[in-house]
Amino acid sequence: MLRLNSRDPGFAQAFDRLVRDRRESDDDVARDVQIILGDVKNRGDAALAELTRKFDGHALVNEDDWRISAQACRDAYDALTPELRDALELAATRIRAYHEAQKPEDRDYVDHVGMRLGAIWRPVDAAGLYVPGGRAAYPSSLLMNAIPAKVAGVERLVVVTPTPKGQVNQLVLAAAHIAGVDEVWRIGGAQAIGALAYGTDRIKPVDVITGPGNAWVAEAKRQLYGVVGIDMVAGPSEILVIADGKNKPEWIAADLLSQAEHDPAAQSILITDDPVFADHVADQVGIELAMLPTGKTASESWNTHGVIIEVESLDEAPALANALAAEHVEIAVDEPEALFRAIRHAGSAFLGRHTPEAIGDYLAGPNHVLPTGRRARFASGLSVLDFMKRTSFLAASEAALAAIGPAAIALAEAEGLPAHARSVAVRLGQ
Ligand code: HSO
Ligand code: ZN
Repeated sequence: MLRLNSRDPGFAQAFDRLVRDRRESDDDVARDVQIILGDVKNRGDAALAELTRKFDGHALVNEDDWRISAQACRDAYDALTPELRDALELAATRIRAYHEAQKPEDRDYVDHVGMRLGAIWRPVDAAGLYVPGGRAAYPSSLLMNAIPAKVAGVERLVVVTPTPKGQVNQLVLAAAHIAGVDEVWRIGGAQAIGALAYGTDRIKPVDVITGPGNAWVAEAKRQLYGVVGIDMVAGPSEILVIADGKNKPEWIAADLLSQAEHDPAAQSILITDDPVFADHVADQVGIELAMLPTGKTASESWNTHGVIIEVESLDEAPALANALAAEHVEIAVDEPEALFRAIRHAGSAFLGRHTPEAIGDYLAGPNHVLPTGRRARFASGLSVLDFMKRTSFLAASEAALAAIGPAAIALAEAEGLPAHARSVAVRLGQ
């Protein structure tokens, strides 16, 4: 863990280094991915079967090998304990309600020259959702990706998920049932992204692909952007906690570790104006790390990427937070509003002492797919809009065309495009 103090002479330099370290693998996977995508594009299902046998040890032969049926998802749902079923349903209900409120409004108005103008929003026809296999297959992530798509009105929602050695994650299937997923295919990696983008004989192509994945999946999404829409390229989780000395160290330590346990490359940062509190949090993190079943991952994250920054006053925090542009920012003070308003770059903000980031990960309502790696400077969390697009429209009356047409003619002539000029001019009787 790195300990910094904003009063130290070397602080600016050390903080700058922190801001620049994005903790993202620069594995050179681009070439491998390009080859895989080309193979899926050219050979379709045959390439999928070969790559799935090679990477997942899973043979795609019969229909059941390829696909998980709606009935299997329903069975997984029926097999849930009542407690888990209720928890998933509560999460789905709250996530749905939040995203319903996100639906954009169409615009339709007549301007001062009599021109009717506006835009209408429409969902994409089909969306694909990548769900990682194994340990990182979170039912919460399935809900967070699938529900906004369904709220947007997407007709066909397709999940792809690797099933290494045939293993299927029942909780993910139960979540797919709740979210109303239409198809589940047992493929993963770059090849699954290729199948979704290009389509194969069995799998029809989709228009937008979302969902987290490993370096190959992320690279495949990046390469196919333009063939399809994508959500974003996600990096390891981050949490920035801004806390005064009145917090319980146990609470803040737990918050820092809640993201550290995701990934050895995850980053947890505490900014506080109380050095004694900072010591207590550091001690408490040590104690909890020794007890956590996920301690190995969390220790690696905390030891290599954890940071505690002491400041003289929490008024310094917004400038630091803006530079970090963290995925999650907790503001654990009595009156968080002023600090919150001063923070311009954050994926999601958690206000007050009783709003742990983890409540947002599961079921508060807002999406947990958020920009990482300083991308909150220019990007936002996943939303209904990621599954929609806008068609603008215009309708000129004769009078409106007469009012603004001559300027269009002038511009067309200046651009050396006489047919453009003429298509306006003929309507003006010129
Ligand atoms: N905190 C993660 C999402 C997640 N947490 C899923 C628990 N399950 C995104 O950074
Ligand atoms: Zn989390």
